[in-house]
Amino acid sequence: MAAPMLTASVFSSPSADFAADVRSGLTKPGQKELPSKYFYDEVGSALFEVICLLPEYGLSRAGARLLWRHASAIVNRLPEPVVVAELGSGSGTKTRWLLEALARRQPVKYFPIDISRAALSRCQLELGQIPSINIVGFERAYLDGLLEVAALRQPGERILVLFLGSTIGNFDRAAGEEFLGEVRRILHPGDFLLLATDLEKPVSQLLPAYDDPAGVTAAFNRNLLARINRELAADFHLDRFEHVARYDVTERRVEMHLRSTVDQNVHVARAGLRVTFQAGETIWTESSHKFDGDEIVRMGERHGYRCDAQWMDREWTFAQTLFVTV
Ligand code: AVJ
Repeated sequence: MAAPMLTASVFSSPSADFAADVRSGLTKPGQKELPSKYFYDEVGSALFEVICLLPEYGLSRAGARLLWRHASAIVNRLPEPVVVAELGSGSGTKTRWLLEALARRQPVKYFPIDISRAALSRCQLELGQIPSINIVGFERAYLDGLLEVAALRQPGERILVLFLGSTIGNFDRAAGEEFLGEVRRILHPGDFLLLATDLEKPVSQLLPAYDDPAGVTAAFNRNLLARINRELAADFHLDRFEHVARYDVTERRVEMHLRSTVDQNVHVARAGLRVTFQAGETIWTESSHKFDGDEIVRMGERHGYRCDAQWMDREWTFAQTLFVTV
């Protein structure tokens, strides 16, 4: 029998946050933007699961392959007992290999942290059958959730933080590093962080991953406008915005944009907002930074971590880096 999941139930009015973020992003002078974390409503999360099946999008398969291949090697490097906190649990599929390997050694306490309640439930369904697992989900922002996990720490326990799926790539490089520092400040020396990052690769391989021929990524991108229509009573015409993916060589990142194909006005009723778009103008919806292996190690070293081990996938260049806090 799977343990029942206890989900922390207090949360600040999410649609007020959404409205405020949409207002500030769409009224920004110069480049308009929307935060990529809002992609993941029910529809967006389902579209992302489809993206992960696309032959062009090798990223999540590479991350999962590394965990599948090296789960025991990773677990063997961890102190005992260790509890697991995952930032952005998603559906939990890739975490299974790691938790199963850990369950062969000790009873597992697993704390998925995700702002999506649906993701937490899927995670419970996917992982609840692992022997001896105890899952407690936190419907929280990453750092708030991690603070709560840290407060539950029993004497002698170490924490393993999982930050999989290369989500750190969505931060600007400096903000990503800052985030590693904030995670470190919640941890104690001797805790661990497993960090997944997508690596640089030829643009000819990268761009189709973000602009696939079946148009799934385009739908994923446009769903952000559909979500604003649904939740904030806006009147975006989705057919007047086109999906754009481009690679910025200097910043080493893929950017996704939604480009207005005509001059138009949009009304976002629940944000009390009217926005004007010129033909050709874009909304910047996501950055996906690409790294190299040494760069990741140095980023950690600047923020109180030492690289304990690193595993790379060569079919789709990708790294899992295991850091220990110093
Ligand atoms: C979930 C953040 C890893 O940046 O590749 C997929 C999201 N965006 N296709 C990424 C995404 C477009 C994705 N991450």
